Amino acid sequence: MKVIDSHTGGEPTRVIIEGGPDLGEGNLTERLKRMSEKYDHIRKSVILEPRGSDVWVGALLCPPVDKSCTTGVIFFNNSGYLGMCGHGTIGVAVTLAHMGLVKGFESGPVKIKIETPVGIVEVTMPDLNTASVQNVASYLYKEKVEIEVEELGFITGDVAWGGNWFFLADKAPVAITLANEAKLNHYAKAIKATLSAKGITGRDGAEIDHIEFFSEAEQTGADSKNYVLCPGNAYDRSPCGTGTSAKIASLATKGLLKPGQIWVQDSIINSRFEGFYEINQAGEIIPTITGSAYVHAESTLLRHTEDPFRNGIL
Ligand code: PYC
Repeated sequence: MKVIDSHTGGEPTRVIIEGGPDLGEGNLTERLKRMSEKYDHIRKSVILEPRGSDVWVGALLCPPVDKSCTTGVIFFNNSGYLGMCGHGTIGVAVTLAHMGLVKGFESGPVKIKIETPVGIVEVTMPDLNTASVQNVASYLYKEKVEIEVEELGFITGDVAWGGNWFFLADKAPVAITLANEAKLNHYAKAIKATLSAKGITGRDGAEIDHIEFFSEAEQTGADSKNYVLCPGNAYDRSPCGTGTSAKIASLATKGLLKPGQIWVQDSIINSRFEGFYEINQAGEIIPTITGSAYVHAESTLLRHTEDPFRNGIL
């Protein structure tokens, strides 16, 4: 399989550009289901050790149903599949530009559309390495949810959708620094387990599989610094595109961010996304998230038939 690796604010995306499974016809949700049922070994082979690690997000390019889109994409990670991924969409856009599939930069910013299982996202690229992703409609689902978490006591936070489900904790249990990553990870997992045990979910019983902590900004120009626990228990090195969208939706609903007002979100490693939102005709909050990605490898992944770990270390 030929892959192109990039990172968006430190968070890696591995795009399968050749040799991936043919998922056939149908919408992206149907094709995601087919991949999970018939080709899950490919996800594992590409993402898990020894070819990957739990920090990777993978992206399989596939033909879009809507032909105005440059590509369709299915995102996956060490634990399964993601409906949408903000840093991953920025990584895919920069990878497409690297492959020469996004053209016209000489005449100004270029717009492309990418089809995902949760909808079509529009991406504007002012240059080869920067992408603004107009995300799917995002919303605050439950405000001020209070839970009692072992070792932490009572914690409150919002449940919000930004393309994935998030618990946006009101306070970080310890300072958001890399030195505290193991503690942040431990507490975030405890919150996730408590939400699940208490039956607190997103809409239609969906699992809340991302936990987000916030603290005061450290770097000049930022509004906040975050820590995001991803579904497979790795932390997001980037400020998390869907997490920043969920935060923007929460702020907007509480009247703390106006349409068009910029929200600058730094990550635990101090990489940065900028976001804002518009209200569409249906009255929904549509966030746009801007970040930069860099391609750092073009590789061929080999799966020897006798390699006991050709489908990853489970
Ligand atoms: O940027 O949306 C995101 C994301 C989700 C999981 C990792 N990154």
